[in-house]
Amino acid sequence: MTDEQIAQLSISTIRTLAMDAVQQAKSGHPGTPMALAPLVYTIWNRVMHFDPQDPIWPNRDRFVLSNGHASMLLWSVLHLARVQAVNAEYERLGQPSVTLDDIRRFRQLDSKAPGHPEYHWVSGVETTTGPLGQGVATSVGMAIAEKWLANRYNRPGFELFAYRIYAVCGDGCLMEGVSAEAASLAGHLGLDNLCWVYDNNHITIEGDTRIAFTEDVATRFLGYRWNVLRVGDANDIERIQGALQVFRQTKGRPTFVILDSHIGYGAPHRQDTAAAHGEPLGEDEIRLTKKGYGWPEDAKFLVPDGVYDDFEAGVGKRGAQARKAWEDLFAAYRMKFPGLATEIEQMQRRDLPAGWDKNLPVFPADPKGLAGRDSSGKVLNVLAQNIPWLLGGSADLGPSNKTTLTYAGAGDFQADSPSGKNLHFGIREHAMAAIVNGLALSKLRAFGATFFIFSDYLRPALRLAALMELPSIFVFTHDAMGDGEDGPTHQPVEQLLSLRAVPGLTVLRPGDANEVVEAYRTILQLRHRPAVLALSRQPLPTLDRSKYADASGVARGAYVLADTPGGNPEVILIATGSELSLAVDAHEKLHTEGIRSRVVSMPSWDLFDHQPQAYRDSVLPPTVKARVAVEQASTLGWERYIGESGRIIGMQTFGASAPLKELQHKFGFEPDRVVIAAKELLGRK
Ligand SMILES: Cc1ncc(C[n+]2csc(CCOP(=O)(O)OP(=O)(O)O)c2C)c(N)n1
Ligand SMILES: [Mg+2]
Repeated sequence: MTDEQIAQLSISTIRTLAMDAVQQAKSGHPGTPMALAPLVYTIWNRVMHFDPQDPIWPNRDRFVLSNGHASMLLWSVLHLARVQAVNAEYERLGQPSVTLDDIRRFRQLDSKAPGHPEYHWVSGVETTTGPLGQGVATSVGMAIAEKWLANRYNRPGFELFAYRIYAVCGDGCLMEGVSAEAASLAGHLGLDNLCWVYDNNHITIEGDTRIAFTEDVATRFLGYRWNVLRVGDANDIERIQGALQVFRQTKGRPTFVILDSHIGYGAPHRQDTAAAHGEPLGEDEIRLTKKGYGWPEDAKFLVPDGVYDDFEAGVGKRGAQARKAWEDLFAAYRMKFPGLATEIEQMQRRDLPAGWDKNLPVFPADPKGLAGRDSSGKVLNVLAQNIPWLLGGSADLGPSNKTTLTYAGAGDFQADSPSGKNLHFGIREHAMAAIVNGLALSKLRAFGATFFIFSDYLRPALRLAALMELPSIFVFTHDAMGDGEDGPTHQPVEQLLSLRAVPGLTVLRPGDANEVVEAYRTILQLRHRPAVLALSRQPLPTLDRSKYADASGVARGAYVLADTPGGNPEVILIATGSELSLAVDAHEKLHTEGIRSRVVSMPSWDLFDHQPQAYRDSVLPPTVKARVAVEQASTLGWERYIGESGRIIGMQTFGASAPLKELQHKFGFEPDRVVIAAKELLGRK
């Protein structure tokens, strides 16, 4: 067979595996894999530097399938290239990532060929996709990471980081706003290591894109300062390869390839129809289509002789050589630059460097205190110096979030200064969070910041961080009514609760400066969980830790901050964040009135819920039923800690525009209100 013939055989294999898998599952998306098989074949087998033996080799090219519904494309190539599985400890398992049996069990429980690409479940998937737009936005973070890594670690003769990111997307990805935010930033940063291929098939679920999407996409991307190319025939692998060659030679701009394709290519009754998007073709149509491909009509899940060999000779050989050369290079690098080599290794395992928490501030007692955002800024500036690969930024609120890294040499990340550790995301919260995920997928420790209220704007990416088990860090300031006069548009109410509901997300609302330090100490050690910090805008008294318990209790989610002598309270006050000192004041008042109260600081439900029962019972003794929770947020959910007989002082409505003091009075966040609630529970006057 000629190269061309074997390529066609491999492409037909990808197409027919997709058709068969969707038919077998009785659900899924056959049309786009059928259309894009030549593209994905070309990227994988002819262009990408990716070693199937080691899918986490640091200098591999990345492939992102942003139109995640076309997942069968990925399962096919991961299988045909015999990509090997790795586990969460980055160990190679000596077994294939995706077997033919997994493909036969497409979309079934425990199959390594689930409905959409899932990072952390299937090795070789670079990021979880499915919510349209996320993949391409995340790819911008990967491209930023490559630039940053190359700048920090490459040395003359040692080009350790020189990889490219290929992302495939469809109409849906480009309609979603997040891709526009991300593309705009990618163009600004001139990320020439990034290529998006747009599947221009004029079809979405409701039909022809004429009904809702008639913009000039090419002009839009030219406006973003991308290099825009067009390939008029998705079956022309020579021209696809040519376009990718142009991408590799283009400097100073990302590349956008518009690829004209036919969804459901080759299906006589389904090609170019919306039905090809998300319905099985049906047995008859499959037979007719296979016939058209010159395929045995009744064969199912067929991988003809020569196809595995084709991938072995293509991506397999090229990737193995590239990885081997890289490993030799890295061995020599390690001799010359042992410190830098160690950094790279630690980073790859998500370990922290020695001394990562040195010089963290200890804040002395201070009734005036410090805003959560201010103590956070101090801590971040120390951590970013201790951890070379910790970087991040804000969605234009750096001066307000206090997340700007101000120490000498921190620098701004720009096209001409890729060493910078301050990222300027612009007012693009959603892309920011996706980019933070892309950085985390590239093994950097990254944070993104905005006002807590605008966490709503980035929530889909934050959710994916949790689903992917990425240690992304989200710093949200102005966490309650602290920005008083800005009013209810800026005052979060339901955000805390709603983020606490995200599985696998650690949410922390620290109550004073030393709790902020401990919160960072805790989340930096999370290797496979994202974290949210909800921080105050206004100063919070720094509690006297010689009088009250040490802030290290933060790591356990909740701890006894102040107690009654003898430790047998009759009432427990539970508080978080800015309400903590208020609870302490109430506690002191109760004490003078002879009421035995305890203050529990509970910065994180999630961390507390993971503690052993004995610890939880020691903090919240089941016998003490009189409990008052105070938190400037939606009250929903607090019942689980205060029980049926407890009281919650929280928010039942939106806030209002007024000075903070007046809001605290109006909504009941005053020590006396806590005292009254406690006494009522105890039946005391
Ligand atoms: C954020 C988001 N909204 C909606 C969907 C549901 N959805 C899945 S695919 C799709 C149509 C996508 O059209 P296009 O990207 O052109 O893909 P094609 O059918 O051409 O492969 C929609 C609306 C989704 N997955 N994500
Ligand atoms: Mg489409």
